[in-house]
Amino acid sequence: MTTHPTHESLLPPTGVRAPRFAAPTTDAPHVPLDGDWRFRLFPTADTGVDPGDPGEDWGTVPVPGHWQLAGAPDAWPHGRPAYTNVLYPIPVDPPRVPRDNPTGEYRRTVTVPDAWRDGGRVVLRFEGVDSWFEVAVNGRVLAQSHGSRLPTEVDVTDAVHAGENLLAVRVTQWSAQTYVEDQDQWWLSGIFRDVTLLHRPDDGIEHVTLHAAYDHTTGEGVLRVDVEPARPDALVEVPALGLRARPGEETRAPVEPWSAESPRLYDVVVRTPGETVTLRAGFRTVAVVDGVLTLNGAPLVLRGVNRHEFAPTDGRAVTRETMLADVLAMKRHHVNAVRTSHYPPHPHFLDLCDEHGLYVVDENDLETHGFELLGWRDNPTDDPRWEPLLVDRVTRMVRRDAHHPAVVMWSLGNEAGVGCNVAAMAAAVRTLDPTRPVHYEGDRTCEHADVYSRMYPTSQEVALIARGLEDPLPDAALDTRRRAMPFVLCEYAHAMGNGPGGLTGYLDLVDDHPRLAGGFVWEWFDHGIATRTPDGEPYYGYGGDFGEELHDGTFIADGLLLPDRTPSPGLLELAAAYAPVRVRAGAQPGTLELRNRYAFTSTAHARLVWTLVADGDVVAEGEVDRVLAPDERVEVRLADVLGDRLDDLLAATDPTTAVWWVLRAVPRDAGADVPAHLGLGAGQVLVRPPAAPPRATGSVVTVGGVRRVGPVELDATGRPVRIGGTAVRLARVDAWRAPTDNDRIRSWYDPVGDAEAWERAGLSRLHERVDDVADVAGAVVVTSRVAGAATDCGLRVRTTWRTVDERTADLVVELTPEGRWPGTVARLGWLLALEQPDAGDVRVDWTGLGPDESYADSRLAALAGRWQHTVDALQTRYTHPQENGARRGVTRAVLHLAGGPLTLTAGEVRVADRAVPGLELTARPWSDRALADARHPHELVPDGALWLHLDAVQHGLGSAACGPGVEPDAAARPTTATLQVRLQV
Ligand code: IPT
Repeated sequence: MTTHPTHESLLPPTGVRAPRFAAPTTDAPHVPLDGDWRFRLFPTADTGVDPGDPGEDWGTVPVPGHWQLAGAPDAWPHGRPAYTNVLYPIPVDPPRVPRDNPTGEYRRTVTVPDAWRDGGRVVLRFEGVDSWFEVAVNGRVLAQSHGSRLPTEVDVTDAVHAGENLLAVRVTQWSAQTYVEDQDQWWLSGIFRDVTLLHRPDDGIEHVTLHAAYDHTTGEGVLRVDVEPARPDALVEVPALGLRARPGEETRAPVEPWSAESPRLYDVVVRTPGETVTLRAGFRTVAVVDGVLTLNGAPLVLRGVNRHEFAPTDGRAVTRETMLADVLAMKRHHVNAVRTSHYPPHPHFLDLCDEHGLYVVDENDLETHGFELLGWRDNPTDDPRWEPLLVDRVTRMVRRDAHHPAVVMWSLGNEAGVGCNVAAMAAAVRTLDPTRPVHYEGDRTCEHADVYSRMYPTSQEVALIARGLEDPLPDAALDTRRRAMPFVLCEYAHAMGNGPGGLTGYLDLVDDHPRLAGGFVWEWFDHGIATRTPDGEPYYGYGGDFGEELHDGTFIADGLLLPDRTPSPGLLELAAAYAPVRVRAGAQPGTLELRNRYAFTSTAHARLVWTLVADGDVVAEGEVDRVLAPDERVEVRLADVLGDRLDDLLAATDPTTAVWWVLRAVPRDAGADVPAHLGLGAGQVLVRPPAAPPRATGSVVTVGGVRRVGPVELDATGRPVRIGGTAVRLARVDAWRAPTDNDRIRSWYDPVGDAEAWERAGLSRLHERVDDVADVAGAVVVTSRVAGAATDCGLRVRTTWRTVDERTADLVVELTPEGRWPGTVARLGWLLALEQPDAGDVRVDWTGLGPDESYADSRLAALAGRWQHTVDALQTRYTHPQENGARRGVTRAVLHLAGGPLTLTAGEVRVADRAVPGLELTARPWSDRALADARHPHELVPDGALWLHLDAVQHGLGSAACGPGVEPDAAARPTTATLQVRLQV
């Protein structure tokens, strides 16, 4: 008995053609079917609509597109997006799904040209439909398919006639396939990738298998092309190489190899009597040699990101422009690799990776993460009934994408547990393509994988793995095998909100240990969905914003690009961390170490320009005349480039200012003003830290209970109430910040999360007790204690005010923690809120690191200099508001207030027994409390004050939301701290 396959069937696609390659350039005709299709949404899979019903009076939706996102973003007529990360949004009852199952009926007419009826086949190709669909033509049901991010071809020849035909597609939101498509993304349905009507000529080319290897020992390309169906009369040509061959024949010729550094492609033309197809071959060989992942004989280091397909208005229906924008932005920010988390991308994306040069880990459309919460009971990965379906998925991926030089590894899926089907998938992949390593992070013993892959380990653990010192596996044979494998971080450094911090901890290891083949930051894009409030205010929604009954909140907003495609500070930091020319302070004072991270390219295309920056001004500059060979390292000494000028130059600068030596690798074809993170690499070393200014000696004037210290007025309790022409709203010591997403979530490796420790220490609700206000030798000394309600830990504070002159006051804040603290502190510093009606417009000029923000463990992108921004421009508008915008190493800042400029000059800054060069400055038009309470950026409203933080130290960022928290060297702890600031009006 044959039963009609339904959306709950455990059957591979039925009525479909054999899987074949994607997007070749062919002379066979085809008709794109993109555009508005007639559409109607039904509440259940059994819509009761006849496939022959043309749906004349239905509405329309765009194809490609998701029906939930069709229409205006504040009034979607066909349901709403929903976000869960791990949780299934339906009962876990495989392969059954609930009766309530939004189902779209799509209709359109398709015109088959007369000429197509003279021979050949007529084929419908779908690049992606989420999640299960049935295809009918002229009322005849022909096929059922699934595999949301995989292609389906249906031969419709016998059902069509020349002229207009009715195409009907029924798509269910939920199906058996939902259980294997539990990726961390929005649940969005429909025909979301292109649909094309193809003419497949008689004697045509169904499939091409392209082997384009590179023999680095001879410099030759090795080409073999197999054609399906096999034909002796097929001809293969590579015009640029003058190569001609028959299918199956191996030919060799000297070539320029393909790499991400220099993505040389050659047209390969394949001809049969019925069809000519052109592919773009890149000659390269991926191999594991002595435990090292290599490309063309050199170690292959993946400086990668995980990329989901996403656009805020269109979900996963990404346009070619978006794909190109992604690729170009990755290249610009020194990303050289993409893991297509967690499914094969739109095929055009891979064309772009071939062309522009990005290494790709192409991942199967498979995730069953929600079973983990159930102890992996009934996991499809370990259920033999699912084997044909999962093998079909990898088969379609490899058949679709194997001709791309960019693809350097196949991944069997993500977070799908272990089980019998892993072996079956791995075997299927190896049979189809033995030339690329197989990746699957879920296979911890690497029984079926060729590389050892992990997500979010600590850098300490990676350091052990780098040396082959990981904990042994119980099975000795597997252990030996795994120990000889290269190591990949398929996910690390969670870019959720403000972060990630701590990249260098991993990248330094990657630079130094050949076993480490690099990794992929999680993740490229914040998937904020463009929507509006009831009053029409636009914002980007995350989980919970659309009335979902279960959701994972802000975990969907964890990208390096903000939803409007603004690079987040995390992306600028990543660009600096991945830069091909690594520049950093050398082992000896006054030295910089340069390293060429290219595998195949010298630095001949880069100028190595340096500047000596004193008090933010360039006092000397020059160029290091060196070309570094691939992988070469050199140390350059300031004394060598400056000779005996150095002492004179230093002597001519103000000793209370910092002197930095900054070196940038700038592309020869770019101007020297290219932003640091877009150059080829930059770094700096502090040549001379700022000395504290001499103590002020002026005295305090007291009139009617008000003490005047230069321009500062203190009330009887020692509280500053005015600075020059500006009223003070609040001034006190502070130790809190609006938690970042990483602060809010306890890391897997820590007993307590940072935000929780701060709450327990009362830091979000600090009160000040004043013990004494005394005039001591011309100074005002205020002793106080700042502590949070309900706790007994706190900070003893001694604040000393001294007059420098009428316009200048000197402030020294000394902090000593007391009591038992539950963990870190967010910051140690002074909070000053100044009444300022248009605080966002206030211009801030500062000398220090910039121009963009930096934190203790995210500071490669910020260089010494003199910078300016308005307060508004200092803010980063994260999809979920949180701490942002700190500038470090600030020795001077001028605030252009309505009542006149206020200059803040850092003096002695000390944390525990460590002197710090400059303070950390943050300026906002709203309070930290408002920032912490806002769910979306539009909820933040300037409150009439300029909120300034002048910090001796601020806690780093870490990656606690997934991965380790802030490393000890970047953590702020309850320690003593001293902050000296000069205020001048
Ligand atoms: C990891 C997932 O693989 C990825 O898809 C994403 O969900 C990420 O987490 C969090 O943003 S899995 C997790 C258990 C580390």
